[in-house]
Amino acid sequence: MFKQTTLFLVPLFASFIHPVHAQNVLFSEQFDTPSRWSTSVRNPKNVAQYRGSDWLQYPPLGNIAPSSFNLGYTEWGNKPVQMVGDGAEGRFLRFKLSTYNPNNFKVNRASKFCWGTELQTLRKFGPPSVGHAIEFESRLRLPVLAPRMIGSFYTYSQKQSGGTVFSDEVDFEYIGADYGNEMLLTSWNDWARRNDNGPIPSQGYNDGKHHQDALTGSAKALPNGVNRATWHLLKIRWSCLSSGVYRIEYFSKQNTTDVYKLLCTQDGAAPNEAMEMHLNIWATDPDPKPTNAPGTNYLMDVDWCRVSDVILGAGVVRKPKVSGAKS
Ligand SMILES: [Ca+2]
Ligand SMILES: [Ca+2]
Repeated sequence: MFKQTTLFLVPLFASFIHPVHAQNVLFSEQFDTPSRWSTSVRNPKNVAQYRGSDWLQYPPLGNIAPSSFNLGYTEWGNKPVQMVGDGAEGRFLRFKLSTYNPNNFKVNRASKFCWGTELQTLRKFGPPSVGHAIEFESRLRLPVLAPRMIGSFYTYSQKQSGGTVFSDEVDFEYIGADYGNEMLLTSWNDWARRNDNGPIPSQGYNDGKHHQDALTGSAKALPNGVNRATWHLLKIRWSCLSSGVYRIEYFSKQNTTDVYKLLCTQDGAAPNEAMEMHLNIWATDPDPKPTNAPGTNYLMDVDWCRVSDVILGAGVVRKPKVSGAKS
C-alpha cells in the first residue's frame, strides 16, 4: 500500500550537481474500503456538500436531471464491485458496462441504453505550480471489450461563465475492441459546451488551443505497447513550465517495475484549472446493442489510482520572459 506522503531526496552533496527530485503523494486509492466510493447524489448541484468524501458514484439517469449524467448510449448507475483476487495487494474495483439495463423498462422509456459505471474524486487537484507537475496514475486492465465500448482514465473540471459551460480535461480512452491496444489521448482547455445552435465560434476540434487529440500508433503518438487486457499502468503528467504555460504528457507501461514510455506530448490545449480524477466505462454506439435480458458485461478493472506532485528537472523549466529586458 502507498504511504500518503513519500519523499525522495538525493543526498545533499549531490544536489549541487543534479536537481532535487521530490515526489509528494496527494491522493492514493487501493480500493480497499467500499465506503470511499459509496457516495452518489440525486443532483449534481449537491456535489459540493460531499467534499469530505473520496469518490462520487454517478447515479442512474432519471433520478437526476436528464442529459446531465448520461453519455452516448449509456446510463450510469451500474455500481462498481470490489473484487478479491490478483490486484497488486489483493483487491481491485470492477467497472461494468452491461448490455442489459433494468432501467430501460421503465414506463415511457423509448430509448434503450447500456448500463455503465463512473466514479470521480470529489477533490480537485492542481493546477501545478511553476516547476512542478501533477501526475495522475492508475493500474488497470480491460479484459472484456467490444467495438465502441469506451474505457477511460481521465481528469475533468468545468466552470460557468456568462451562461456557457467551459471545461478542462485530459483523457486516456480505450475506444473499443476494434482499436486493439491503442488509445485516444485528448487534452482540452476552456472547451465551451456545444449545443443545438451549432458550433461555438473560435473553437474547433484540434484547433490546438481548446482541443488536441492523438491516437496512439498514428503519426501523432507512439504505439501504446501494452496489452490492455492484462494489468498495466497509465500516467498523465501535467507540468507547469513557466507562469501560465502548461504541458500534458501521456505515459504507459505494462509492469510496475518497467520504465514508463512517453506516448505523446500536448502543449497547445493544456488545462490550467484544478481537475478531478475520473474512471468510467461506457458506449458511444454499442455493438452489440442493448439487450432486453441479462447479456454481456464489458469490464474495466482498476487496482489503484494515485495523484502526486513532482518537481520537474531544471532542464524542463523555462526561464520566465521579462518584458522590456535588454539582451
Ligand atoms: Ca481552463
Ligand atoms: Ca487495489
